Amino acid sequence: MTRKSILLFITCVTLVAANAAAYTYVGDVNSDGEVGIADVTSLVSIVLSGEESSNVLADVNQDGEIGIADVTALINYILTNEAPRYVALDDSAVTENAEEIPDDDEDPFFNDYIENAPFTSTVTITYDGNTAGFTGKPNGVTISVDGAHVMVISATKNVKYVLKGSTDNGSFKIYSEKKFCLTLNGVSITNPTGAAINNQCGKTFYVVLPEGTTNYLADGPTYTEVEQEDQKAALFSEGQTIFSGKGALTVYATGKSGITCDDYIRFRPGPHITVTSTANHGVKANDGIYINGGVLNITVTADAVKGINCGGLCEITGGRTTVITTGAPIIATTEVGNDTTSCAALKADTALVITGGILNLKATGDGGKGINCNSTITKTGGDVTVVAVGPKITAAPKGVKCDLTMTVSGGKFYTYSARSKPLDVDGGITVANGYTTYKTLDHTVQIDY
Ligand SMILES: [Ca+2]
Ligand SMILES: [Ca+2]
Ligand SMILES: [Ca+2]
Repeated sequence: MTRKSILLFITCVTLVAANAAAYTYVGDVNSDGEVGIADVTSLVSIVLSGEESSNVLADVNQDGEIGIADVTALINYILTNEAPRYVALDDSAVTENAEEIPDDDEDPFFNDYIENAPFTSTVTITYDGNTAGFTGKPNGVTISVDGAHVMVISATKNVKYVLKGSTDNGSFKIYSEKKFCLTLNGVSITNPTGAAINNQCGKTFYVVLPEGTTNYLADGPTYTEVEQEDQKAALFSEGQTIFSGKGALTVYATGKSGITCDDYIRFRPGPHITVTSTANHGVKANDGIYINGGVLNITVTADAVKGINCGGLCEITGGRTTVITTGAPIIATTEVGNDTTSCAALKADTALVITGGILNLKATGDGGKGINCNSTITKTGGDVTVVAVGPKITAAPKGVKCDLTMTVSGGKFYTYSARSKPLDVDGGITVANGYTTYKTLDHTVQIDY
C-alpha cells in the first residue's frame, strides 16, 4: 500500500475536535472533562466564597492565584474553544512496552543492556552522616574515603558498586578503566561542593535502581572544580549512562544541571526519576537521549535552561516524560546584533524521533518553548502534549519550533501557545493518511484520530 501523505496547513481548519476526556483542561473547574458554562458557575462560586481553593484547574490564567481575572480568561477560552491542556508532573504508574534485549554482540546497543554484562564482584559502600565505609573490595580497586566523600580508582572488570545509607556532605567519584554497575540501593547523597555522583569513566555506566528503593542525589550551590575534569551536574558521567530497575531516584540540583552525560543516556522501562534544577538543565547529553520507558518528571527554573537538552539523536519510544520549565531568556550582544536564547522544555540539536510513550511539556517563562528542534521531527507514535503559556516580552513562546521538516504518521499530537505560534515548522509539515481529526485554531494545533 502506498502511503499517501497530505499537507496540513496551519491556516486550514478542517475539523474542530471535542475535548477528549482523557486529557485535563485548564478551566475544567468542575472536572467533568469539558470546559463550558458550568465551569464559569463553579469558578464564580469559588471566587465569591473568598476561601482558598486547591483546584489547580480554577487558576485559568495560571498565575498562581484564583480570582476574577480567571473568570475573564475562562470565558475567553469558552468563546474561542481554546482552553489549553493542563500539564503537571505525574508520578503515577505508566504502562510500559515490552523490551527487546539484543543478544547479538554486533548490535550497536548490545552493551546498553546489563543482562549482557556479568558482574562478578560487588563492593558495598555505606554512607553514614559524615563518614562512609566499604566492604568487598576486589584486587585492582583502590578506594579512598575522606569524611563521606568516596573515591574509587579501578582497573578491574565486572565490578558492581552498591551504594546505601545517607550523607549531607558526601559523594561518590570513580575513575574506572572498565565499564561498571552502580546500584543505588536506597541511598541519599548531598554534596554541598560538587556532584553527588561523578563518573570519570568513558565506558558504559549502568545505573540500577532496584525495585522498592528510593534514592536521592543533590549537589550544592558552588562546586569545587578539579582542573581538566568535567563535573557538570549533580549526577555527572563521561560515559554512556543507562538507567534501569524499578526503583525511584530524585535528583535535586541547585549548582548545575540535574543529570549530565558527555556521551548518551538511555532510560529503560521501569524507573521513576524526578529531576529538579534551579541552576541549569534537567537532563543533558552530548550524544543522544533514548527514552524507552519509565516515568521521568523534570522541573527546571533558571534563565535560558532546558528541561531535556540533547546534543545527538533524541528518541522517545515509551514511558511517560513530563517537563516543566520556567525562566526568562538570556540576551547576548554580539557583533551582528542581539542573540536571544530562550528556555525550552525539550531542546534537540539534531533529529527528534518519537515512536511511542507519553510526552507532556510545559514552558511558562518569557519566550519559553515546548520543543525547540534544530533538525527534523519524525513522529510515528506516542502521545505528545505541548503547552507554552509564558509571556512574549523579549522572545516568542512557541509551542513547537522546528528548523527543518516535521512528519506525523502515528500517535497523537497537541500543541498550544498562549501568545505565539503553537507550531512553527520551517520546512513544512507532512501528516500521513488516516488522520481524521485536525484542529488548528489561533493558539492550538491538534493532529489526532
Ligand atoms: Ca467542566
Ligand atoms: Ca489566576
Ligand atoms: Ca567530558
